[in-house]
Amino acid sequence: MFRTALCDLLDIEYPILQGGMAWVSTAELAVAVSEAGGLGIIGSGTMPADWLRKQIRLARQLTNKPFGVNVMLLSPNLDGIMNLLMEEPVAVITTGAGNPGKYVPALREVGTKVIPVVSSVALAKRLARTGVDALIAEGMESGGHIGEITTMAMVPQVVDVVDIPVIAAGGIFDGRGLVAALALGAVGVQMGTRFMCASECTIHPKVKEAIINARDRDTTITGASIGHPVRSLGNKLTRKYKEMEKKGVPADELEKLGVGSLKAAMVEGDIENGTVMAGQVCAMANKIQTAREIIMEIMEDAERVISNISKLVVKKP
Ligand code: TUI
Repeated sequence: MFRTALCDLLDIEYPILQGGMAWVSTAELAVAVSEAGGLGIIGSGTMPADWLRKQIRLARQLTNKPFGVNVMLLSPNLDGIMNLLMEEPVAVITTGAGNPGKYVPALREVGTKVIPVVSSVALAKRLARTGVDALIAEGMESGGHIGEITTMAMVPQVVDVVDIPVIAAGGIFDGRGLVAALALGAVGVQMGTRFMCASECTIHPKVKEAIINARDRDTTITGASIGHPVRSLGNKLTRKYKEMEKKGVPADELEKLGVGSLKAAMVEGDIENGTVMAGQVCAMANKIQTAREIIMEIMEDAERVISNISKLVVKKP
């Protein structure tokens, strides 16, 4: 099986990261992905530092392989989370929903690799100068909090302006997606939605079922009017949200509608009144597999795609 520079950077076997998803990627999923040779990432979301401490300790008990933690920079518990990650360093930290620049030196000081998620070329450029180890360029095909540029358009643009490794995210589901990302200049991929359907993923089974049943146009974007666009499966809640957005309801009232809705979906299985964050590739999900099966299938598929690609190119006589 092939390797890339990302495998050496992170000491993993396959160039595949599992997105750090709030209320979704707990230690169980992260450990399964890391044990399978990818990089598993615990999503800390808005959780308190004590929750994360327990998750990190659980993951350490269950695997000797490297794993990561995703820090959501809009978290009300950000200070506590950052302090914990200084006390109890992990191999890799990814960040989302903001600019982690001011935390970079301290995190690297404790030996943690820092890999921010960016959704624009401007932030990629700025962060590359702070000494981060790599960047994840995430397109708007992704689930959850998103930017405005697609993966196809953004990855080569980011690759062109930074001299650190770039990982592609958003719209990637299989070996074709991995090879496409490599073709754009990325050294690997991050996938979230596909790992939501892993058997080790602890989310409510109704959410997995909803993702498996989803078709190409079943995700929708809410919150763009208040500067926090979020992609999720269209349902009763997104319809209500859009109606209120259209009426010009103030931002704080719209925000209230979202409070607790991610947990309601992911933990309680309320797929109509909760927020089922998922990327556009949900349409490709059709079964539950172990993290190992997912990773091996993608790698085998990618090798096949690479060896078939030259046959697609018809040379002139
Ligand atoms: O962070 C994500 N995905 C997320 S976070 C999340 S929790 C949440 N829920 C509701 C509202 C807000 C957050 C659910 N899904 N992906 C990584 C990502 N980061 N996508 C886009 C960004 C991003 C956006 C703006 C990164 C940096 C940024 O910078 C703004 C600045 O300060 O320049």
